[in-house]
Amino acid sequence: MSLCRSLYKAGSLIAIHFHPSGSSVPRARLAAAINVIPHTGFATVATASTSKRKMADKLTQEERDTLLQPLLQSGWKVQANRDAIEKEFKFKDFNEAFGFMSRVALLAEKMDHHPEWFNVYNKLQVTLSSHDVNGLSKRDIRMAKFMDTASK
Ligand code: HBI
Repeated sequence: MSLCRSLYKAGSLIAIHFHPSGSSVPRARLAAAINVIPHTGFATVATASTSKRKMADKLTQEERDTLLQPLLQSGWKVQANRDAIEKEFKFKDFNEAFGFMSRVALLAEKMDHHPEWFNVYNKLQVTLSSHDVNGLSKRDIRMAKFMDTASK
């Protein structure tokens, strides 16, 4: 039974990315390239070439020490049990909150990188992490900076 069929049988939904070049990935590498998205039951599979590309933007330790600092000072926090950052935004009312979400949504579509967020009236809780690298990437830094600017 193929790896994917066995995963499907196991009840895991798999979103599979196949690189346009059709690069094949040995079974062991395929298993290694499967990233489970926490708390969703979903996972994404990237071929070797896409993994290299995406892995290139996963934050290095040096980048964490530098790029994360300004965000931590503006209220972002690194989650204790997941390689992700979170922040709660508070707006005047729902209209302002949703307007902010709309602006972020346009960037998310342009970047193909989407926040995890929960909105109640004028409050918005945001979590940023990069599912395909199972942790923080430069895409999260860029989106967090945009959110801080757009919420002012
Ligand atoms: N958003 N946060 C986040 N992380 C991802 O890996 C991601 C995403 N949005 C879309 C996306 N990846 C695309 O690759 C889709 O094909 C899944």
